[in-house]
Amino acid sequence: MSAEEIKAAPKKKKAKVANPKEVSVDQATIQMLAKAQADGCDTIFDRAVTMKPCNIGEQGTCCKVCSQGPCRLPLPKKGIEGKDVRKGLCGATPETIAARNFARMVAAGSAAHSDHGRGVAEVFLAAARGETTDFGIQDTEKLLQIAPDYGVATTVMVEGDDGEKVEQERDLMEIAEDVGVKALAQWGQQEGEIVYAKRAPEARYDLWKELDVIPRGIDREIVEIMHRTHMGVDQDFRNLTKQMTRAALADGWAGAMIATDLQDVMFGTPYPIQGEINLGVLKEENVNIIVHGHEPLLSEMIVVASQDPEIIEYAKSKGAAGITLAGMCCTANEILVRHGLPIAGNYLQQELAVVTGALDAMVVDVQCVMENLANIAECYHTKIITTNPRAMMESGDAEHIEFDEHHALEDAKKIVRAAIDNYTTREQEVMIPTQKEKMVVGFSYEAIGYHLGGTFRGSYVPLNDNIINGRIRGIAGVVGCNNARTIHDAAHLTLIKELLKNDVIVLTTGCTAMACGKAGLLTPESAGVYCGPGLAEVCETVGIPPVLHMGACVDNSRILLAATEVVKAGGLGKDISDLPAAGCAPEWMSEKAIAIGHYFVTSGVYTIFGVGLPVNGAPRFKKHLFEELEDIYGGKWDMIVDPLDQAAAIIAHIDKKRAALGLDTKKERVLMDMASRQALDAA
Ligand code: MSK
Repeated sequence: MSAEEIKAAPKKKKAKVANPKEVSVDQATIQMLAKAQADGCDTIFDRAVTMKPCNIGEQGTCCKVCSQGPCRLPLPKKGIEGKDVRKGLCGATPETIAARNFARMVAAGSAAHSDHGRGVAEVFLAAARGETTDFGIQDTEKLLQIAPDYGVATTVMVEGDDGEKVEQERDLMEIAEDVGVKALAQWGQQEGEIVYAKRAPEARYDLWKELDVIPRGIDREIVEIMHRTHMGVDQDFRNLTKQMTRAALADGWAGAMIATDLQDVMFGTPYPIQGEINLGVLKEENVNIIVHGHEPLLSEMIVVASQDPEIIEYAKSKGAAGITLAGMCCTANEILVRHGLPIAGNYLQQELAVVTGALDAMVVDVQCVMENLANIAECYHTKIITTNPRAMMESGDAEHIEFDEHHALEDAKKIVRAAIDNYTTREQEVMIPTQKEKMVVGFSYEAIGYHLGGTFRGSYVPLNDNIINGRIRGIAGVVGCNNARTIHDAAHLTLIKELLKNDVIVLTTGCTAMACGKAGLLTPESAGVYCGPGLAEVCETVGIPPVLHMGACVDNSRILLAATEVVKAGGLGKDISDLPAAGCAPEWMSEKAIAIGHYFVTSGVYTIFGVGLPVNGAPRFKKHLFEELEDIYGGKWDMIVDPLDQAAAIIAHIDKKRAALGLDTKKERVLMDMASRQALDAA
């Protein structure tokens, strides 16, 4: 084409792309996003620039539960003057529509965690019955600890030599089988109560009982939401919220909690361990494999397979120096807290791991796996391997190697071999960011007790003492996802640093935990840098980071149990709602987050969500969630976008609770004995 022709040719509109420096605070992400753009591959960051969210969906008032719609009921520009006359074709009010949409999010989120839990329970049972030899029991102590919750005896009376009855320990695999059968029955149970409801503080259990919200069975509560939100069924947003509560509690106090417990029994309860995080954990000279998603069943086997000498030899035979196995999203958290294996990044970094050009296989299971992975893998050499029959990809380039617990290790080896074979097809330039941070992770609620109370006397009493004497102002659970509508990791870090400065200790899971790891907040040394003097003193004395990494999304159940232990240790009230504690998901995006938020609220926690909640178009439903629930459950929803405002609201709430406990006046720092704690409780 001549210079004239080029000039005369119609100009192609340059695709709008994200400015890497404006969409993340993580340097590795910024570097890889720029590389993706230079390579001509679009990522979620770019799509967030070109596609705006729907204004009506954002308000929660778009109804598509029948084919007469969608009926769209946005708030009038001028606001509502007088009576709100908005209604859908059937007459559904904005409140009914928003409550139905919200309830369906709770149902989907609870279903996701709980179906994960069901899968774990099935494998657990198969292992107990000897139907698979690849899985076994690692933590027998935890098995014996949870068995009584299910009414499973751990001992049996047998006749001794002298004819007298003597108590004898039962065979562990028999106990495991009984626990597995009873745990699995929690999904299909139709009547009664989920067994773990009784783990909550007594006052909380009694309140749930009085309100008639204790879940009967996991599946039942989720199905009932789907029925009630069908066209023409439940038309009372308060009644819908009540069913949301049952389903959310069935998630937090059953589906997710069972998943956590049985995973701990099978793979080991996490205790503090060192790990590394960020894209810099990949190694150019190695075969790089990332396991991504949520379930640890397959990834546990991939850990074993990738360490098999024969498999390592196979990698070497193809010219690689070795194998790097890393994680992404919550599968990463699972293998990190139990094995110290590295994490390549959190949710928004999944496409960028492929962009390094060094990733030979991305092995995915369920949840938070972006469909665009298959597209971006086409630009590079990465093989996407789906492994779960519930989560396949249409793209012909993704390979499906199904995981079956009956030959788990064999499947895992097949997957690792496929990754090794793909190593030889690397053609493009490899660019691995240098960023990686060290971190200490694995604070299960048991580990927190041991760390603070001593190995011989695991206890939350020292934590309570430090809250009572004011060194620690309160506790915040900061959890959740990344969201492409916000600056990657920024809100997590701003909020958490502000809390630490104000002596609030932070418990974290999921992608928030990874943001903290990348920013160096998960090391004991960070206490001296970021914390107020009281919290720094406690962390430095005990040797813990001020932000405690408690695991994956399902492990938010560990936060519920930690809060329960704090109540039980005394001096801070009788219920979770009495504690100087709050929760926040600053960058949430998934339906699971809504389910988690609602089980925290109805367990008594003031819970703030960032980004936005789809309730603004329904003022009365919003008031119910944001105000009325506090009178019912002692916890409530809130929505605050700015992380410093979130911190201010959390601190104000903590101070309100401290005042209610009589802890607002400056006191001499005294070591509380049980009598003084009981006196505080009685006050
Ligand atoms: S992975 S649910 S983006 S935390 Fe659990 Fe992260 Fe949220 Fe997925």
